[in-house]
Amino acid sequence: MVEILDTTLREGEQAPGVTFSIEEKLSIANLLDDFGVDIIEAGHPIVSDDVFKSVKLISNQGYKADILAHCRAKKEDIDYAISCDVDWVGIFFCVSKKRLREHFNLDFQKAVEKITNTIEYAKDHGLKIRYTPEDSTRTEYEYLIHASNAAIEAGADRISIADTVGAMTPINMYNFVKKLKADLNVKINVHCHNDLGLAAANSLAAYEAGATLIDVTVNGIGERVGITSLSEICIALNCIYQVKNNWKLEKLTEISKKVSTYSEINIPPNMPIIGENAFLHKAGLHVSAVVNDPAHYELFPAELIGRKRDFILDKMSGINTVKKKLEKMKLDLNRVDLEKILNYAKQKRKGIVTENEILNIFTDYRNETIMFQ
Ligand code: HCA
Ligand code: CU
Repeated sequence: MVEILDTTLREGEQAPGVTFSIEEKLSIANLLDDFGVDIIEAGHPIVSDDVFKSVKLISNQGYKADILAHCRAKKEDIDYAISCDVDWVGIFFCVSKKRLREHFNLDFQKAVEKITNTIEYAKDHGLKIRYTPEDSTRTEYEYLIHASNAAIEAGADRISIADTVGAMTPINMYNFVKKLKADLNVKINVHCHNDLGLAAANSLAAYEAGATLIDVTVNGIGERVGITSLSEICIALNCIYQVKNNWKLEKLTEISKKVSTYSEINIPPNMPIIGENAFLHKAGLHVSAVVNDPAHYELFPAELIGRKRDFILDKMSGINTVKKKLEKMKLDLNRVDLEKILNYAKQKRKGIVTENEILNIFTDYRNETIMFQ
């Protein structure tokens, strides 16, 4: 069993240039709930009036998913969360020596008191609590364990391990979570930043070591270059780990496109799973194999996530690709026509042969043939 927490509406909105309207947030939350995520991290209510409104609105939709509000270790943050009717608060407070000294100017004992007082206050108000020792993976281990145990004793239901600057590797994450599991009697969540492109790998390593919830955002958007992406994690868990789930994977394409539109962050063509190129086959050998059985060159079928496969026609193509392309365009051609188009593709210096070009070659060729008859 593994749970998914989507934080597109909180972490995702921290991506440079991203601001979602309340209506856009509601539409994303509707899609996420329908898709089947377990928790929606809806925002940090004290940040602004519109964040407050959107968290409250989302909390009152009667979703299957639980709603979580992000909070600092401050009572006023918890009060705002309570007014939004959320199920969970996610309280974060970094306890690394460096941060305590250089940023908070607070000694460790005082920091722990602040954390536990806030947790007790939230618990008294019937909230479920996640405590995140922010920058967990660079925090001195004794501090991390001490603060987390104090948090658990004060009532925290989960400890979330945040790899806040993406400093981990999969093997380090695996060993780290194994050790935490032995030292903490609580469910472990994991939140991995993607500064080195390792977020999905690190999240899966944490899962293998016993973490039971993974934080994600749609398209991986978030502070700086973002965090683990929803589609990468769900597809990996589904296809590689065969995790039992009720996710509507066929909705992933729609969710991704919507968030790309609202966030105004384009999906790069080579983005795993969601990118334009994910099911475009090019080399002649690949196409002839895929025509027989897509599994030869697709880890999972395009249809699983609501996509269609297609074939690229260029100098690397073989006759099979031309045939497929023309079938798709409903053009009735003979072998000579196919060769003609393939030759054109072989000679083209740059780029793919578009459907328009195919039509032109076809028409020119037919005209020539008629003229010389
Ligand atoms: C932040 C940092 C955070 C917090 C994660 C959490 C991180 O933007 O406040 O509260 O669980 O990566 O450490 O996103
Ligand atoms: Cu983060």
